[in-house]
Order: sequence, then C-alpha cells, then structure tokens
Amino acid sequence: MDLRQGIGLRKLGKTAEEFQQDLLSNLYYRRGTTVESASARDAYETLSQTVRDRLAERRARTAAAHYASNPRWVYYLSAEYLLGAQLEQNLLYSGTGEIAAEAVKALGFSIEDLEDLDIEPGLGNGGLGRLAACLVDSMATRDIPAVGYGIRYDLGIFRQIITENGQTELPDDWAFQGNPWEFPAPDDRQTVGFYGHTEPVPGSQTRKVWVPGEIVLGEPSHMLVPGYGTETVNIVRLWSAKASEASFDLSRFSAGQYAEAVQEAVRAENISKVLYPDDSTELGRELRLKQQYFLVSCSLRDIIRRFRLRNEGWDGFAEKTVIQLNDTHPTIAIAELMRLLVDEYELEWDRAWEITRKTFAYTCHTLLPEALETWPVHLFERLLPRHLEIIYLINMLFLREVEARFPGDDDRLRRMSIIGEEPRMVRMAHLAVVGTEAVNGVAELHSKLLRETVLDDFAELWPAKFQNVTNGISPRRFVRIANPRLSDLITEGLGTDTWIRDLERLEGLERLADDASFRERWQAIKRANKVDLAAGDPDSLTDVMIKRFHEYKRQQLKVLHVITLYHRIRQDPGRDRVPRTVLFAGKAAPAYHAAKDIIRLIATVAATIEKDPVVSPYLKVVFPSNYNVTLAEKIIPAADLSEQISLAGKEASGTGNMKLALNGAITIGTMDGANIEIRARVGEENFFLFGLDAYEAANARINGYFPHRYYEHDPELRAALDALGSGAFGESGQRVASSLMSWDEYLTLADFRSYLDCQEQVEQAWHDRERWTRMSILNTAHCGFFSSDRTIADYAARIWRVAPVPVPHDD
Ligand code: T68
Repeated sequence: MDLRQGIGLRKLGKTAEEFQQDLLSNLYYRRGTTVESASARDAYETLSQTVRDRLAERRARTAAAHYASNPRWVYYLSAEYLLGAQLEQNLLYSGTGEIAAEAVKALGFSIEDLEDLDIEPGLGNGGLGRLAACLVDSMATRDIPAVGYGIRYDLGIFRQIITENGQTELPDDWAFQGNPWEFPAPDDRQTVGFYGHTEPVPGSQTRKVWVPGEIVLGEPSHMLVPGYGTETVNIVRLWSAKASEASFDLSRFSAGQYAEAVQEAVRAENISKVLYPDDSTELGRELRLKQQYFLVSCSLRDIIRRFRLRNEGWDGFAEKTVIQLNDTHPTIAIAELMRLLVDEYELEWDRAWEITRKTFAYTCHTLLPEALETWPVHLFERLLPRHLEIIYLINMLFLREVEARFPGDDDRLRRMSIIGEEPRMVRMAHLAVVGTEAVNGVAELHSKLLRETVLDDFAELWPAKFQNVTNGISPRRFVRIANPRLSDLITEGLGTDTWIRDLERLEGLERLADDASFRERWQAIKRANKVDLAAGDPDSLTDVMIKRFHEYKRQQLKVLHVITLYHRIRQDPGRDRVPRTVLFAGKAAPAYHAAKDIIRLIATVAATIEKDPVVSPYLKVVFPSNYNVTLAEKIIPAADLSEQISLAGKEASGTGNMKLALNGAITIGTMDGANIEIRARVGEENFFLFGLDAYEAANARINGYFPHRYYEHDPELRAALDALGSGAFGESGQRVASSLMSWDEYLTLADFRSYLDCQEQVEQAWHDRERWTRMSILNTAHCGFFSSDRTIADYAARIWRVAPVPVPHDD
C-alpha cells in the first residue's frame, strides 16, 4: 500500500445516506452520545467533523501530491487572520451542503441552527487580517503549494457592545466551547528563546552563540484551507505558547509559594494570550515584539523542517521557498533566518545573506508614518540580543552600499539607516526593504506613493524591487456565501456558475443591465436582503460605512452629513425627501480615545433622531454591535451606498470597498486607495466621486489648512459644528468639533461641501430607480478584477514565480 500517494484511504461517500452514516458514526464514536440525547451542540460538532473528514481526505491527497513534486512553496507569515465562520464555507467547498442539510434534518436540526453555533476565530484587527484569509483561500483555489503561519491567540479581537455610551469591550474567548476545525500537531512543537546574552565563537568573525534567558514552547495546530473547484487543501498553521516543564518551580511549590511557582509558566503562556487590538498605530510594547518573534521563530524552524523532508544542504533553499511578510509584523524573520544560517548551520555571512534576501518578499499596508513599526533599541537589546547584533551588521553592510552609490551624502545615510537616532529605534520597514527581493504596495496609488514618499530613497536605490499588487477579496465568501440570492441570479443570467472561480466573467452581466425584467429581479433581491438585515425600512436608501474607526477614514465627515440632513429636515419638514438608513459598524482600538468619541457621538445622534418624530420618518441611524466577518456578510448584500470617504492618500487600498461594489452597492468616495481602480473599471458615471485628491491634500497641508475658513463660509457646516459645540450631542460631540476646528490631520472640513454636493447627486440618482439599478448591476459586472484569485495570480507570476501543483481526483 503506497500511503504517500494517498492510496489506502477509505473513500468517503457522496450520497446522503453515506453522509448520514458517517454523521451517526461520529456522533457515537467521537462525540460519545446518541441520537436520542444529542443537543444542538452535539449535532454541530458532529456535522463539523463529518465535513472536516471530507476535506481531510483531500488534504491527504494534497500532501501526497506536494511531496511527490517537491515544488517551490509559498509561506505566508501574518500576525493576523480573520478567517470567518468555517461551517458554511466548508460545506460549500466540500460540495456537501445539500446532503448535510438532509442528514442533519434526520437528527432533528436545521443547518441554519447549527451555523449559528459556528463561531468565527477573530484573530485579526481589520483589513490586513481579512486579506490574509482571502489570499490563503485563493492560493488553495489556484493550486499553489502554500502554508499560512500565524498565532493562535486565546483571545481574539475584543467583542464590542454599542450603547448610548459608545463602545464597551469584552474579551473574546472564541474557542471556549472548542473549535472543531482545528488539528493539534504537538509533535511539531518548537522551542523559542528570549533574552539572555551572546558569546563569541573562537576563530569566527561573524558567528556567535546566543544563550537565551527564557525558553518558551510553540505548539502548532492547523486549520484546513480548501480550494474552491479544485482538489487542493492547504493549511493555516497557528502557534500557541506553552510553558516548558522547566518553568514550573517545584521548590517554590513545595515551600507553599503556589503563585510564584507558576509565575514563569504564566508569563510564557501570555505570549499567545491576546491579539493586540491596535490598528495602524503601534504601542511599542515588549509583549507585542515577543509575539512577533515567537511567530517567526516557530515558523522558520517549521519551514526548514519541511524543506529537509525532500532536500539536502542549502543550495536549493531559496529556489524552493518564498516567504511573504504580511506587513512588518513578522520582519524579524530576516534577522532570525540569518541567525539560523550563520550561527546554527554555520554558513558564511555572504552566502546566508544571499539566501535570505532571495527568500523574502514584503507587503506594506500603510502610508501613515505613525504606523511604520519601530522598536526601541534598548528593548531589542534586552529581548533579542543576538538579533540586534545581526541587524547592526546588516545595516553596516547596507550603508556601505549606499555610500558607494551616493558618496558623501550623509543625510541620505541617516534617512535610510535601519537604526533611527534620537531616540534610537529599529526601523522595521527599512529592514524589510533591505532584506527582501520584492516590496509591494496594495493598490496602484498606494504603491506609487510608497515610491514617491515614505520609501523614496529605497525606490531610487532599487527601482526594480518595488511593485504593486492590488488587493482582492474572495468571491466565494463575499458573494456566493454572503449573497446566495444574487449569486443564483448571476448564475442564471450568465448561464453558468464558473464566475465563482473566474470572476471576470461577471462582465457578461453588462448586457443584462438593459433588460428591464432582470433589473426588476436585481432590485427585488436587494430589497429582500434588506428585509433580512432588518436594520431599517427596506425601501429606504441603505447607506453603509463599515470599517475600523480611525480619524483618517473620516467617520466624522459622515456624522457631519447626518447632522446636516437632520437640520434640513427640521427646517423644512414638509419637503419630499429620500428616506435613508445610515448604518455604521466597526471597532475602535480601546486606547484610541478620539475614535471612541466618534462612536459615542454616532450613538447619541442616532438616539436624538430616533426620538424626533419630525426627522425619524426620513432618517435613521443604526449601529449594530461587534462588527466582524459574520456581520459583514449580512450587511454587505443589503447595502445601496458604500461610504469610502478617507482623506486621499491615507487608505492604502481598502477591501470593503470591493466587497460592497461586487454586491451592487454604489460607491461614494475619494480618489484614494483602490477606489481609484474601482472607479476606472465601473466607469465614472457609476461612481460618486468627491473631495481633494492625494496631491491636492498634500498641498493643502503645505500651504496651510485653516478650518475656520470653511466654518465661516459654509452656513450648513457652521450649523452642524455649532450644534456639536453646544453640547447638544454630548461631550464627545464637543470634543469631536473642537478637534475638527483645530489641528485636523485629515482635512475633514475641506471636503465637507464637496461631499454634501455629491450626496445630492446620490439622491437624484436614487429617485430614478431604473438608473440606480443599472448602475448597481454595472458595478457588479465590472468588478471581477477584484477577486483575490487575480491578486494571487499577480503574486504568483510577478513576485513568487511559483507554478500550480494540481492534486489528482480520488477516482
Ligand atoms: C489595512 N491595514 C489598510 N492594518 O488600512 C487597508 N496595522 O487600506 C488595506 O486594504 C488592508 O490593510 C489590506 O491591505 C490594516 O488592516 C492593521 O490591521 C494593523 C494591525 C496591527 C498593526 C497595524
């Protein structure tokens, strides 16, 4: 029996009866219960196992095919993954949706009941984490041999509760009731060192011995990542920190010092305890750097272990391995691989450096200078003494190269150094550029601005290194699963469902935009989705702004719009108006007070409007709690208008903009991030554009931005700010107003009038429902480019240079 070929596996049946038999056998043998006493949770766990087994069988064939072909591998290193709920996805990807529904019914449950028990692992903050999840989906769908590495945080992104008082945070113990989708792999455990000191190696200039002062174990478990319409099943491998045996202090225990006895063990396990809930502003905390190194150290050793399964020596390493760094969070990997190669495997520095540089690639996700990660040198020195020495040496050799190209340009050396002065900091983005073969931004404008601003010196030195790969989203999760009604209509309209893995086929909808009966059905689906969402009157314009709360995203601009509408309605109650439901959803970092003020202000405005009988028939503001992937899947299909109103030049890409446009929402947005590419594709007549562009915004900054001028010249703006300032919307409103009137980084008032005028155009378009529906269909039709399958094709061709490895069918 050749196990390597996956032969010898019992074939899992494809009929409803066979599925039901497997379900029962899992119920009896694994869950240890019976049909008579099975609870909904028993049924959920058992169903999940039965579905998982079908994917596990494909996983075994995938591993066999990969082993046989010894391919070039992609390793995606990311501190965050927002994978979303797994059950519905895995039913779809394993093609068992229908037979599972039948089998579960026989147990006395509905599949929808069980889906409600399927908790999403919230192991990320926002766009960056969800992008990681979409990319691993598409790597599997494109048959690319890949592993995603991450951290298995015990507590994911906090649970948010919205009240009139704003946001409250609660811990998210997501796996409290177990996680049926996960396979522990304790045999692949790794050992990670921290602190300590280094010792010279006699006779060697570059080698050192690092003697760590603390040892922590990394225990992996993995989740399956199936491809859609293919046989490949890849994995995401997540590391949990575990204390080593040595960290339990038996002598203290014996002396009755119970808390002290476990102190070190608790400290070790804290490393993977909680996800840092910050988005775009770093806190510079030791535990965060520990998390990053923990992820990197475990993952690199695992990558080397996997390489050794089929290869010897180091010659082939960079040919067989590409490691993609998802932002700078795992960038310490560059120093760690150098350490492993030089200190542990005793390679010459230059050879190690050549291998390292060829192995890594780096994706940058921001333009905000304050979001570029830096770490105090003294912290590094204490926590990772050997890595700091290695970074110094990398930096010295790098600066020599710069000096040779630009002799005497000391200022350039200072700007480009990996070590910043006063205070001395390690600049992770510089390390990431120096130590990789390719650097990419996530939308065209973003990549261009990276080259022209934050990384301009590097782009001048190595122009070929800099690339763009525009982000994308999974059409499975964000269209097929989130919006089944629209998916069915699209499939009917196109006469095929191949668009689900070849999204550019949506272009075929263009001709249907002229078909009145198709438009009618399209509109009816949007309405039915709104009824399901139950956020407001389904006949009102559903205006959604769903994303993390950050001043650069400018939820405050939307609030000024809402307050202005409120004033207009009160002033002229008799006028005929477009009824709107304005839906906000999103979390603010718990320590980001300005963002939390905006949330509280929205809650106050919502309550004020609700209580006002004159205004409430036309305007409603809703703010559902705890925005996450699951909630996004409910809101997005019901949206008419998509708010993408960041100050131009600040939003690297955005991916919510893509999800909403693909579901037929029309964007109102600035020339920022991927908005620009969406507009170019859907056509300017199907997009509501307003505001300064990135260059105008930068100039406004240089020439001076005077909020008072806008306040004085615009009576409606003045009325809105006065209302805020008066305390009519609480103290948070006063603080928001005063920050808008003083030093507002994000030029909110400069774009106010243009935004309001643009909203008038929105209302005109909405009055003509046929026109609106045409615009909606054309948005969907022309957004096929934003599939993450295309994003992965771009990475594969231009950055990774990897080829697919198809996995044979089981028949
Ligand atoms: C987002 N970044 C970008 N960061 O803001 C968004 N940051 O424009 C882009 O579409 C998306 O990445 C994908 O490229 C983030 O989501 C974070 O979540 C983050 C987390 C920790 C520290 C810093």
